[in-house]
Amino acid sequence: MLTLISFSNRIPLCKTQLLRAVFLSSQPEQAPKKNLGKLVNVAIIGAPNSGKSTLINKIVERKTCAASNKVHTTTRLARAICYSNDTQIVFLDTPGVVSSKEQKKYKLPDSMLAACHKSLRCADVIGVLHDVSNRYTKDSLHQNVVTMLNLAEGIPSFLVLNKVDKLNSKKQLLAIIRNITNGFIAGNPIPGAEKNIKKKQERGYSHFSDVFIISALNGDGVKEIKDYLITNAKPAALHFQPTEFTDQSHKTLIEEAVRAKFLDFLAQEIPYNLNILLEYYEEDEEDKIICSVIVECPTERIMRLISGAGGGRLQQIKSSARNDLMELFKKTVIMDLQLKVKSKPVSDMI
Ligand SMILES: Nc1nc2c(ncn2[C@@H]2O[C@H](COP(=O)(O)OP(=O)(O)OP(=O)(O)O)[C@@H](O)[C@H]2O)c(=O)[nH]1
Ligand SMILES: [Mg+2]
Repeated sequence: MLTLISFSNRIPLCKTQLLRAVFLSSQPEQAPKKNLGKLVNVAIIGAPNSGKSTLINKIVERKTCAASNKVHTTTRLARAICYSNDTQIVFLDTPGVVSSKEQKKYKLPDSMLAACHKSLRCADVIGVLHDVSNRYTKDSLHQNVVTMLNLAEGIPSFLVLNKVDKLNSKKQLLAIIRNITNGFIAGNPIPGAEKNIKKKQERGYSHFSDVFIISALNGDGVKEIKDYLITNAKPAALHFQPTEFTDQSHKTLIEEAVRAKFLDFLAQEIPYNLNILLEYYEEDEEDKIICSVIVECPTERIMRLISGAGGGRLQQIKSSARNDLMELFKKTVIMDLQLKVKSKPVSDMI
């Protein structure tokens, strides 16, 4: 049962106190002591919207990585960590790779592609997510993914064909695998692919060690990937403590989770033009998270549009974001979400 709190009834904190509350909550309490165990760092790369963050969340069993139905939900490198006995799996979630043409069109920062390259430098294994339900791109790997894999050729990589739940027939999967792997898996030609290879231009990467066919959304085939990663883990000093599930601050986690909901609920480019800021964060004595998020809208008209009739849409966004945050932190979350244009707030409380 949630306790209802009106932020407007609370004594406002000055800016320094607000920042301190957020800052303190994101600091480790002591210098971390490194444990010994098995470790595998896994970079997950792929085209935008292929399901990278969804897959990671499914494996770590937490909504650590923000995911939405729109492209460019992930904009920076983020780690999500899970444990299986003495084995630590550290996922590196990355922004979707884009061509320089797409980068210009969507005004995306260079840091997004840089984050993908950085993830490869930290990786022991690379997982490539590929959306088999996208009829325009299903038969070839994104050129930038191929380039990145060629640059990281010494690092083992596996291919993940995702969103199979959306296919009416699974018959096409073999042809997709042949195309995406150039007819080779683990150095061996796929039977029957030889003629294909000679006729067609290379559309993929020839050095994947393994191929998985999954639905990250409903979890089909996901356990096999986790087991595969555990068998690839090597003895090492573990960087993260058993209680840590990400390297992201609470501020970033909350802002990204809220942003993902705006991407889910709003059409076209509107959600990309919002500025989302955590204004207040506190964990109370009952271990509940209390936070307040401000969403700056570019114009009054957009603010009204987002709010929806009677503030209904904003309520939906807030309730959905709060559910995700509760799944992320595994704690009760009480959230205030306000829209504002410049200095005009429209409060909407749960
Ligand atoms: N039907 C179906 N949808 C999926 C599956 N995996 C992911 N999705 C959906 O695909 C959309 C994109 O998922 P994300 O996990 O955000 O994809 P991403 O690759 O991280 O996207 P970016 O961060 O924007 O590059 C979401 O709406 C997911 O629910 C799947 O296996 N089946
Ligand atoms: Mg993502």
